[in-house]
Parts: sequence; C-alpha cells; structure tokens
Amino acid sequence: MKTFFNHLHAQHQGKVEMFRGALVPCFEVPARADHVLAELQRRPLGAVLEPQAFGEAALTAIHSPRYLRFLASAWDQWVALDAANADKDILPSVWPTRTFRTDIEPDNFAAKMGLYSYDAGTPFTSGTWVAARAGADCALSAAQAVLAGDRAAFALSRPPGHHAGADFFGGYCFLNNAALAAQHLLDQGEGAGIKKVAVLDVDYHHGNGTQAIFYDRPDVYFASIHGDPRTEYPFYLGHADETGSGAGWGANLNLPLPRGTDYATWAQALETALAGIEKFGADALVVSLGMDTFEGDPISGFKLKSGDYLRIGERLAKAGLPTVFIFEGGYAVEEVGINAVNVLQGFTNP
Ligand code: Q9C
Ligand code: ZN
Repeated sequence: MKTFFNHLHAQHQGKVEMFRGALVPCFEVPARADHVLAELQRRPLGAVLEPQAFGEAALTAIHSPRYLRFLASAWDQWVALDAANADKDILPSVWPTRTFRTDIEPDNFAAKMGLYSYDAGTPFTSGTWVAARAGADCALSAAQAVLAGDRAAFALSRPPGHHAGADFFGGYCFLNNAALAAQHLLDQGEGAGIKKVAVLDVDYHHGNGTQAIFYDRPDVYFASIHGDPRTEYPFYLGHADETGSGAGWGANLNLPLPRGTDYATWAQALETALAGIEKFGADALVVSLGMDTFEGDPISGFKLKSGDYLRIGERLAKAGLPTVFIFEGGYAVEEVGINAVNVLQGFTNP
C-alpha cells in the first residue's frame, strides 16, 4: 500500500486552543504524523511518496470559492492588521448563529474568521494553508492511486479534515480530505467502474463536515461510528436519526456510542456500518481513519486497545472494496503510529 505523506504538515503548528475558558496547548501536533511515518518505516507496507499537485478544480468540487479565497489569504490579512500578529495564532471569537446572515462576507477580519468557522479550538497559523493544501493533494493522490488500480492507498497528513464543511473550518480541520478523495473517485472513476462511493468515518468524533457535504447526495454513502453527540464533540450533529435528505435519503448512517465503549461493542457497530455500505452498493471506500478511539486518547472516551486496530484492518479488507485511507484524529501521540499502522497492516496481511 502506497502512502502519500504530507512533507509540509509541520507548517501547520498551532500554539493554543480555547478549552474551558483558557488557552491550552494544542492536542493536534506535528509529532502525530511523524510517529505514523516512523512506524511505517519500522513496518514498511509500501512506498512513501510525495503527493502529486492537483489544481483548484479538485478543491472547488467540495469547497466554496469564497471559503478557499479566505483560507489562502487569511494569514496575510491577519498580519496586515498588525505586524505583531505574526507571532500569534488566529482564533475566531464571534460567530453568526441563528437569525444572522451568512451571505455577505464582512470586511472585518474577526467577523470573517467567525463566518468561516464554528469553534475556538482550531487555530489558523502562518503555515496552515500551505499544510492543508498539500494535505488535500495527498488525499487526491491516494484516490488517484486507487483509480489507477491499487487495492488501497494511505494519505498521511495533518491537519485532519472530517470536521471541515464546504465553507467552514473547525475541530482542527480546514479542508475535508475524505470528501475530496471521495469526489475525486467519482469524478475520475468512470473508467474504473466507480459510480458510488462510501465514506466510513471511524474517528471518535462525528464527521460533521463530511456528512453535511454529502447529506443530500445519492452517490456518496456516509457511515460514522462516534461518541454520542449529546456528550461528545462536535455536539450539534451525529445523531442516529440523521439519515440523509432529498435524493440522499437513506445514504447517511450514524452510529453514536456512549463514552466508555469497548471494542466488542464498537466492532458490532462496524458490522452495522459495513452492512449499510454493502447494501448501498459502493464501488469504492474512503476511510476517515481517526485513531482517537484508543483507550489512551487524552480527549476521547472509547476503550479500544492497540491490538484491536489489527482486527479493524482485517475486517475492512473483507469488505473487498478499493480503499482510500485518510488520516484524521488521534491524540495519544506516542501510540498513534502503532495504532494507525496496525489498521493498515491488518488490511494488507490479514
Ligand atoms: N480541548 C479530530 O479528531 N476539541 N478533531 C475537543 C479538547 C475538539 C477533534 C476539546 C476536538 C476536535 C479530527
Ligand atoms: Zn477525532
């Protein structure tokens, strides 16, 4: 299995995020991706490659042009406000909630930050755009490898993507790498016989961005196993009664589980998700591979153990679909490499 590694990932290095009324050190740190790469060097599964550069069209297939323009220029706008800002992360502090307008982009920079975000835990830094843009190329390159006939490919990048919507960032995410990969499989998959794609999101947190992007679409099935949003981030989406809308009705499956869930229960949800994907008739699979279901994760509540990730990989392989793995969350930094590579190893050598 080829890995497309984002060599620019460390350009995105947030200092602090808002947590319980204080700015605390970021959980989503560059060492996460470095540990996965190091584990892949200990247990090689295939070539580690730089991504191919994809153009703007692949991004606008998912994200709005005005959002992309904002991300590309946000840092320069921030430093133009005050040269001293160059030493500080940007965090939003005001948002247009119910009754406000979102059709007009304000001139005020803080107001723009709020328009395009939904939390104060996702710092935007000097290198965020460069890193996120290269990460999108990794996801698209992994999809491209599968289109060219590879059984599976891995996009190893950060910042993660599944909380990012068509025109908003949050949850440490800016560009929705899984959605970009899924759309690329559909847009370029005619020759490979790919007409329908499933996204399986196994990150601890509900993939609200991915769900929202595809909610009314009949050609993308979204299935997610995650902490119950009544108590877990992102709180406002991810309930079991969200089944899709319009032409997408029936093509969304949420499997929320309580804090403390262990592998036996989690694995039953995986069976339910894969049954839904099989019934949908997906021709290819994108896995949002979050490792924050691990028992040692500092911000999550499931109880999966390192060995369980081998079983997950084996089970995903049995689905028999061309598969693109997208690295998402996972904040037990020392173990994230072992756990992620366990999934990939279980998939390749069951
Ligand atoms: N201070 C992903 O796993 N904040 N995003 C939680 C901790 C948001 C997680 C509170 C967590 C976002 C990709
Ligand atoms: Zn997560």
